[in-house]
Amino acid sequence: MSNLLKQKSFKELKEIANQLRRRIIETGANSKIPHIGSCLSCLDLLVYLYWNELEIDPLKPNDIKRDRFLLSKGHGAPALFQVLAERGFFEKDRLLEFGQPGSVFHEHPPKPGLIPGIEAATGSLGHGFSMALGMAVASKISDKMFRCYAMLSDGECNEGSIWEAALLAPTLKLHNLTVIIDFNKWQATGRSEEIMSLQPLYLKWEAFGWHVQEINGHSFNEMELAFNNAKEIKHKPSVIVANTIKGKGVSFMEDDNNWHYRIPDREELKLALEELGSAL
Ligand SMILES: Cc1ncc(C[n+]2csc(CCOP(=O)(O)OP(=O)(O)O)c2C)c(N)n1
Repeated sequence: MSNLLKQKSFKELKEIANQLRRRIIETGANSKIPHIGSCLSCLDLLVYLYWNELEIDPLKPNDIKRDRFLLSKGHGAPALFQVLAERGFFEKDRLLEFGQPGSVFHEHPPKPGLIPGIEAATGSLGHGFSMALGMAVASKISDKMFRCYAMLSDGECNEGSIWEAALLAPTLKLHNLTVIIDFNKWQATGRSEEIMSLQPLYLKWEAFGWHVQEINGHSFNEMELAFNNAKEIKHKPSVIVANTIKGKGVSFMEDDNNWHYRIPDREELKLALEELGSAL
C-alpha cells in the first residue's frame, strides 16, 4: 500500500505543525483538558510520521496492510486528534466537541472503532508499546509485512512493562517495529532524572539488543534520516530517542513543566496564538 499524498517538504511540514500547535492550544483552553506541554513536545514527530513516514490511506483506515501507529503516551491524544483530522481521517469540525460530555474525543485515545485512525485505547502508561509489539508479531506471522510504530514518553519508561517489551522485541527479531521516545526530560511532577533516572537511555536500549539512534525531535531532517535508517535494519527492532522540548513552539511554555497541567487563561491564549502567528 502506498502513501496517497506526495511527501511534504520540510517547509510544508513546519507550516502544518505551526497550524496544529495553534489548534491544540485553543482546544485545550476551550475544553480545559490539560497536557498542552506534552502535546507540543511530540507534535513535530507526529506530523513527520503522518505525512512522510507511515504507509496509510485516510480513506481506508482499516486496510489490513496499513502501518500501525500507537500513541503509547496516550495523554498526547489532543495532538494526535488534530493530526488525524488534518490528514483527512475525519472532518476537522468534529473536534469542536473535544472534551464535551459524551464525546469520543477526550483526554486519551478511545478503543478502536470510534475514531478512524485510532488503533488502540492508550493512556494508562506502559501498555501501548506492548500492543504495538503484538501487532508487529501479527504482521510477521501473517506475512502482511506492515510496520508498527509506538511513541513512548520518558516518564513512561519508568513502567516495568516497557522493559518487558524491550526484552521481547529483539528476541523475536521484530525489525518491523520502531519505537520513538519523546525524550523531553520531564514527567508529570518533575524532572525525569530526579524521579527515576533513565540515563544512559541510549545505552540501556542498546544493551537490550535494539538498533538505537538519537535525534533532535524537532528536526525533520534528522527524522527523515533516522526513519529511513530504521527501515534498513534487519533482524532487530529500532528505537529513536528523540530529544524534545516540552511546550515546544511557545516561548513561555517551552521547558516549563507547569504546562503539563495548566490551562491557558485568555491573555495567555492570546499571547500564544500571537507567537504562533495568529491573533484571536
Ligand atoms: C500508569 C499511569 N500512571 C499515571 C498516569 C498519569 N500520568 C499522566 S501523564 C503522566 C506523566 C507524564 O510524563 P511523561 O510520561 O514523561 O510524558 P510527558 O507529558 O512529559 O510527555 C502521568 C504520570 C498515567 N496516565 N498512567
